[in-house]
Amino acid sequence: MSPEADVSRLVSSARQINIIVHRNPDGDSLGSALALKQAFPKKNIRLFCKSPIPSVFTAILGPIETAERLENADLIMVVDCSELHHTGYAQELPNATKSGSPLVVIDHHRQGNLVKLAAFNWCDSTASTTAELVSQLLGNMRIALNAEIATSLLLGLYTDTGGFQHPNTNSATLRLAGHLIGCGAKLQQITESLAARRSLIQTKLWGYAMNTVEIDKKGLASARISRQTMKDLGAGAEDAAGLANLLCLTNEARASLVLVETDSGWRGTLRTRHKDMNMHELATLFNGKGTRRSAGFLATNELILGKILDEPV
Ligand SMILES: [Mn+2]
Repeated sequence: MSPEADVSRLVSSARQINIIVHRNPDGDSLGSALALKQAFPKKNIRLFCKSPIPSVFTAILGPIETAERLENADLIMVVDCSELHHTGYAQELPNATKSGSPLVVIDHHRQGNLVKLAAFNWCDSTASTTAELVSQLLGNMRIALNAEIATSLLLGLYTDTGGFQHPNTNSATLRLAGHLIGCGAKLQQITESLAARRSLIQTKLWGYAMNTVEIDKKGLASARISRQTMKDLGAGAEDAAGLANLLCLTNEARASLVLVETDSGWRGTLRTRHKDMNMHELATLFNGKGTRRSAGFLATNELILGKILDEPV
């Protein structure tokens, strides 16, 4: 039996479903979870998340009701996440499954430790996004996609493919996007809301950071922002998000590093577009992690950091 048929069976027989959206939710996790809720209006489906929902997503999807405290249900679903700690429910989930709520995981990342808890683990890393897998599930369950559901799914597809620019974009992704738009998905609303908009604080912060850029012999373009600058500008950590991606577009750069000083050390964000660079490897020097293209760390040892940058930080 196909995984979507197995999951269909579990979803069909459940009346009350709790869907866990991972910490620091992104468009794919939220879009996938919300699409599932919207697809089954007669079921009692609730969304759970330990982080606040970013307003950029509610601007597209409308208000999204989530609860923090996990409650009993016939079925628990985790979407777009395969690692227990990343769910935000590392304490509660094992207890919930022990007390009889089966867990279904739907994810497009590599299989993680949730497989040990899951009654059914549908991890398909060949899928572009979790939204793609949820679309397959809804197709299997013969759910007609209205504009609302289609918009939720398209948001997942759009954000997790970087606006159809990342290598996980293929003909199936674009065919699905076309289908969703045909069902009424509001592409314009998504692109408009997610366009590289920034607040005045961000604009100033980015301008400041851009002025600090240096490229070393290895082609690592780095920008750094001190705690004092963050304070002076009234900026928060989230205001620096996206900066490493932008820096990475510098012709002379082979990779980018954005360092933001926090109370606990320098938070580093690494990005590359070069196949022969490995950001994960670099991040592990500071107990960080990520993928070849994108990684992060918290450097508490300024000496090592200085060595990498060939100068003190
Ligand atoms: Mn995803």
